[in-house]
Amino acid sequence: MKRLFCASFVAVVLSAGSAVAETPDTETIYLEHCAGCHGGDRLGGMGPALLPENLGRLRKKAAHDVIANGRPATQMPAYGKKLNAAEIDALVALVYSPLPEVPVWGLEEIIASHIQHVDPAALPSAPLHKADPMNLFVVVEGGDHHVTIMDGDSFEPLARFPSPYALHGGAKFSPDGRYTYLASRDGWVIKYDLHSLQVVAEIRAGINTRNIAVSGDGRYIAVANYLPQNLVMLDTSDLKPIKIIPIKSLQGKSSRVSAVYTANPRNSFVVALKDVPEMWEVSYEDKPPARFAGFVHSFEKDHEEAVVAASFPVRRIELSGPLDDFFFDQPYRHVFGASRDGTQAVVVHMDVGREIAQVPLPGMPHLGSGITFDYQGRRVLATPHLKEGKVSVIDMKSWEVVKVIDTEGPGFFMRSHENSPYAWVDVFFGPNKDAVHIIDKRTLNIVKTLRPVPGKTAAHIEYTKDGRYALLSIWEMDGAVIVYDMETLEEVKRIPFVKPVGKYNVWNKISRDEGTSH
Ligand code: DHE
Repeated sequence: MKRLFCASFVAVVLSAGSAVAETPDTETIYLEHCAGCHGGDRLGGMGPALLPENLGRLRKKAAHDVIANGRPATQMPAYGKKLNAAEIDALVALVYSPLPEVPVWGLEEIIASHIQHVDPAALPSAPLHKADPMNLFVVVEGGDHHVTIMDGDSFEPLARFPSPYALHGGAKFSPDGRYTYLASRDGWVIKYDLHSLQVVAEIRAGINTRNIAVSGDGRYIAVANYLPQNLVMLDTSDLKPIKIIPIKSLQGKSSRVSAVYTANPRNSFVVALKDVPEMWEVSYEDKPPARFAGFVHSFEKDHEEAVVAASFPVRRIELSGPLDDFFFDQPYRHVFGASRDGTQAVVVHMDVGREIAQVPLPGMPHLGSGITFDYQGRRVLATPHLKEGKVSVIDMKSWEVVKVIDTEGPGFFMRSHENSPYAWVDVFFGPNKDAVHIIDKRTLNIVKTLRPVPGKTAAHIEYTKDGRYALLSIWEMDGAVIVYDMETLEEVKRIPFVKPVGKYNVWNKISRDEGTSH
C-alpha cells in the first residue's frame, strides 16, 4: 500500500502547523510514536487521520485505551509500557484538538493518492465463483476493519480483505451489481470487483468524508466531504477525480455536506448541506435538462477544477433550515428531511423547488434508515428515532403521522423487504441494546422481540434477495451475523464476524427494494 506521508517531513509540518494547547513534550511523543503512521499533520498515512472530525465516534476513554493497549488485528501497537497515563492523556487531548487551519486536499493531492491495483482490461468477463452474483452480501466488519463477501444462499464467506480504517455508510454498487464501492470516514474510496473478488482501485477523495453516491447510469461517484467542504466527482471506471465542487451558499458561506444520494429517475445527485439552509440537485447528464438552466452555479473559476466536459450544474433549493438527514419518496419527487437538533421534518417538492409541508417529529428521526411500504391502501414511511424509543409511521401523501410505535429504546436501523410482511428495528442505545423488534407491517404492532445474545448489541438487519431470510448483526468483537427464517421467525444459522457493523445485499440495493436504505 502506497503511503501518503513520510516521516522525514513530519517534524517540519507539525511544528509549523500546530497551534493546539499541547506541551512540547506531547509534540515530541507524537513525532516519535505516532507521526510515522498517522502523518506529521495528523491527516493520516498508513494509519487513520487523527482529527476530532474523524475520531468523533471514538470516545476519549476508548482512545486512551487504544493508545495504551493497541488495537487487535491492526498495525496499532500498545504504548502502555512506554508511555505513562498522563502522557497518553496528553496525546488524546492532542488528537481531539482541531487543526489551526483547514488542510489543503485538492485535485493534486487526490490524484497523488490514487492506486490502481488491477488493470481493468485484466478483469474476467464472468464471475470466478459459483455463488449467485445477485445474492452476495458485502459485510463490513468494523471491529478489525475488514470486509467479507458472503454467499447469500449458503451463507458461506467467499473472500475477506482489509479495508481502510472506519468505513461508514452503506456499500454502494454499480447498476449491474458487479462492483461495490465503499468509503471511509478518512476519505478513502475503494472499488471492489465482485466477480474476481479483488480490490480494483482506491483513492483518497477527502480528509473527512460523509458518504458517497453512485449515479444511476453508473458513470460517476459523488463524494460528500466535511473536510474540505466540497463534493468530489470521481469516474467509476478508475476512481480518478473529474471535478471538485466547493460547497458555498448563495451568500458565499462555506458548508459541510450532510449527505449525498442519487435520485435515479431524475438523473441527479441530491445533496443536503449541514451549515447553510440549502439543498442542491446536481445533474450528471451530459446535456442537463431545462430545470437546471437558470441554476448553473457561479463559483469563482479558480475554485472549480474541471477535467472533463461533464458540467454537473447545481440547482439550489433554499430551505427554512439546514438538513442533516433525508429520505425520498419512490418517484424521487419529494424529499422528507430533518435536522438532527430540530423537532420537525420538512417536505421539499423537488420539481417545484421549495418546502411544501412541515411535520412535527421530535426525538431526532433517523430518516436515512427509514423504509416505505403499503399500509391500509396508503404508502407510508417508517423511521426510528435516535433519541426516543419510538418508530414514527408517516403517510406519504398527507404527510401526517399515522402511528407512533413504542420500542424498548432509541433505534438506529430499520429494515424490511417487499416480499416480507415484517419490518425490523433495533434498540441501539441504552440498557436494551441487546433487543430487536419485529413489527408486522399489516398491523403496525410489534409481534416479536428477540434478544439473540443477552447483554450484547443487536443491530442492523438486511434481507436476502428473495426476502426469505433476514440477517442480524451482533455488534461485538466476537460478534456474529445471525440468519432468521422469515416464515418461522426462528434462527437458522450463526456465522462469526468481527463487529459486523453493516451488511448489504447486491440485489436489494441495485433494485432499490423499498425495505432497504438507498
Ligand atoms: Fe451512520 C449510514 C450519518 C453515526 C453506522 N450514517 C449513514 C448515512 C448517514 C449517516 C448520512 C447514510 C450514508 C450512506 O449510506 O450513503 N451516522 C451518521 C451520523 O450523522 C451519525 C449519527 C454521527 C456521525 O458520527 O457521523 C452517524 N453511523 C454512526 C455510528 O455511530 C454508526 C452506528 C457506527 C459507525 O460505523 O460509525 C454508524 N451509518 C452506519 C451504517 C450505515 C450508516 C452501518 C449504513 C446503513 C445502511 O444500512 O445503509
